[in-house]
Amino acid sequence: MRIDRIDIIRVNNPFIHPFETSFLRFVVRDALLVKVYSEGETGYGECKAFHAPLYNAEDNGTCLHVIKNILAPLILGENLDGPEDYLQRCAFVRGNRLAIAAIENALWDLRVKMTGKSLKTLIGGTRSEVEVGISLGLEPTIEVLLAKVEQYLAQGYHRTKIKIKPGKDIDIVRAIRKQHPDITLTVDANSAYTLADLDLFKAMDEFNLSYIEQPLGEDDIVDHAVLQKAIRTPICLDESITSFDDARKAIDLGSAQVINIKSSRCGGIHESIRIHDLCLKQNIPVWCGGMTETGIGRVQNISMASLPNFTLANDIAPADRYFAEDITVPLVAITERCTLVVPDEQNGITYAVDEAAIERMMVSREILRN
Ligand code: OSB
Ligand code: MG
Repeated sequence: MRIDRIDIIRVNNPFIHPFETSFLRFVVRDALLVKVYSEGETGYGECKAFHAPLYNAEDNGTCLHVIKNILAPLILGENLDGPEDYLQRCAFVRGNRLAIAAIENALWDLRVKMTGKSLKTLIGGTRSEVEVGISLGLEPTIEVLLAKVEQYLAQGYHRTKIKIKPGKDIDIVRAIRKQHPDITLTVDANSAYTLADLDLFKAMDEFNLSYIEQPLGEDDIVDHAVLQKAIRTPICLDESITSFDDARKAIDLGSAQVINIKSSRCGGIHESIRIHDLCLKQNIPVWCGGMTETGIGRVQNISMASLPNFTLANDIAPADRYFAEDITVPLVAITERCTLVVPDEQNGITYAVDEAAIERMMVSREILRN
C-alpha cells in the first residue's frame, strides 16, 4: 500500500453526563483521529489520548506532534506492507504508544478495506459476540451512584465497575455490596493509591470483588506485586501494561492476575495480540478496556475482544452510553443480551465512518503529504 496522504483530525464530542475518574471529571471528549489515504482507499484510526497527560504521559498535544513530525514522515510516499512494516519503521521511537497506535490502527483498517476481510478474520478472532460491562464514574453521593448501578443492571450489563479515589472507596463498595450481594463487581482506581493504603485494600477483600484495577502507580509493577501478595482479591493492571515485555514481567513478578488490554496503550493491535497470546498461555484472563473513545476506536475494540482469551466482560460501551452523537453508521448498540456483535464476513455487519458527523465535531484538521 502506497501511503499518499495522512489527515490528523481533532474532534470534540460533549459527554451527556460528566464522567468522573480519580484523575479528571470529563465533560467533553477531545480526540484525535487519523485518516490514512492509500491507492484510492482510506483507513481510520483513533488516538486515545486526552487533552492533558492525566491517564499516562501522552496527551493530544504530544500525540499531534509525534504523529505529524515523527511517525507520518516515516511512511508518507512509501510503499508499505502493512501495520507490521510500519511498526518496524518506528521501532526506534521510545514510548509514545498512543501516537504509534493511532496510525497502526488506521493501517489495519486499510488492510480490512483492501482485503475485503473483517478485522476479526485478519487477527484470528473466534467469538461472534462479546460481553459488555459498565464503567461507572464517581458521583456526588452514594445514592446517585446506587441508582446508576440499578439502571445498568436492569439493562443486563455483565459486570459493574466503579471508579474509586481516596475517601470515595470502601464505603461505596460496602453500600453496593449490601444491595447487590451477588453481582460481578470491580473497582478502578486509575493509580490513585500507594502501598501506604495496604490496609484499605486488605479490608476490601471482604467484598468479593472480581478484581481491583490499577490501584497503584501508572508505571509500577513492583509495588503491585507486593500488594497482590498481601490481598486475596486479584489485581488487574491497566496503565502499567504498555507492551508485551511489561506484561511478561508483571506476570512473572505476580503483579496481576488479570490484564486489561487497550490496543492504544500498548502501541497497537499487533502488540496487543502478542500480549493476548502470552496471557492465554499463562492463564491470565484479559478483557478489552475503553477510553471513552469515538465510534472508530469502539468498533476496533469489538473485533479485538473477539480473540479467545477475552473471557471477562469488556469496557466497550455502546455509543449512547457517553454521547448524544457518534461518528459511525450504524451507531454501536448492544443486543438484548447486552453483547456487541463482532463484524465478520458471515454476518455482513460493517461500520462506515460518518464523515458529516466528523465535520460537525471538528476543531482542526492537518493534512500531511510527502
Ligand atoms: O481506566 O479504564 C480506564 C475511561 C477513560 C480513561 C481510563 C479508563 C476509562 C474507563 C471507561 O474506565 C471505559 C469506557 O467505557 O470507555
Ligand atoms: Mg482502568
